Amino acid sequence: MKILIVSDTHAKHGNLDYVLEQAGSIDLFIHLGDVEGDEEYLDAVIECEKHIVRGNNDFFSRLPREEEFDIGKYHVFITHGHYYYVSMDVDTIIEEARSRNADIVMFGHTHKPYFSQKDGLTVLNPGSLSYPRQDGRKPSYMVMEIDEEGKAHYEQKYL
Ligand SMILES: [Mn+2]
Repeated sequence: MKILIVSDTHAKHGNLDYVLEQAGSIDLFIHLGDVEGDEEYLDAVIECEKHIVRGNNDFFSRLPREEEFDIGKYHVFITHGHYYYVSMDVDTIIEEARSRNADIVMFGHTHKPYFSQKDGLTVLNPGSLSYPRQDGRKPSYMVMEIDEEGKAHYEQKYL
């Protein structure tokens, strides 16, 4: 099972188009917010199951604020992240993820890729495909794969 994880495209989907083409067949698409009006576009181009949450710039969007769902044996919590002060540190979002019994928490907002695994909790941010802010400023996204034993593998990708 192949999962494409992106965030913070901010109404600019050229890089997303490219990534979708590169990724080929995917089983699940996750967008962690700040689509800025690209909801219809995403509906049109993404054929598989998708989870998209609302970012701090999605003012009039009807997207859900955050979501919880399962990917195989993993309980997943997705949120844009600004409610949990992710620009400061990941302490609050980790606390929230643990209170929801999540195995994986995914967020965006900072436009910087992040990945950590500690005490059974995976915390990740794919970075931004449109406006990257980490050193080097390469647009980034993440591919998650569930292998035949049901185990998750993660790959941070850059354009
Ligand atoms: Mn943003």
